[in-house]
Amino acid sequence: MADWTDKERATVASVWGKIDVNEIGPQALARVLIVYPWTQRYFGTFGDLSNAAAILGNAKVAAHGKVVLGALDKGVKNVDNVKATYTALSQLHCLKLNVDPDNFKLLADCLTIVLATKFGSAFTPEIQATWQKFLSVVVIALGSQYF
Ligand code: HEG
Repeated sequence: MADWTDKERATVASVWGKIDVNEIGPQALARVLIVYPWTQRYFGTFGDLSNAAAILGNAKVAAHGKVVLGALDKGVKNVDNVKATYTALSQLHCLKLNVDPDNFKLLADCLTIVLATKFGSAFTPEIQATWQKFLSVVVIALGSQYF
């Protein structure tokens, strides 16, 4: 699906190694729900999402953010086989959750912005490029079972 240089592999692993899923996951999902409010439609059971403060303080959003980001671990560890890694998850989002696959890109972009905010100048353009290449592959994989 994508070719990776040794440097890119090292960069993806290094960025992932610096991510605290319990901190970044909630922030990334909350950002999606705040910046793209139509995405709230999938989380009708999550309670109060009526404003940014409510979303940032919502325990269900935080918990789900951890689940979503935690699922990237498998992709990081299988960069040469990302599509197969996410086949079942793609089917689940398509067939059961009915999540529009455009939303995967929104989440990937919010995650990148959260990382840029967190890491500052250490998140160089070169590191960003490699990280976004990785997320693009994940986004394609999560969309791969839609029909
Ligand atoms: Mg999804 C469930 C991963 C984007 C909406 N998501 C899940 C689960 C995982 C996951 C691991 C739990 C699956 C299970 O119960 O077996 N999600 C995941 C990833 C990404 C993603 C890796 C993107 C990188 N999800 C995503 C987006 C939306 C969404 C963008 C909607 C805007 N996911 C969604 C919903 C559920 C999951 C509604 C079920 C939540 C629940 O009811 O607990």
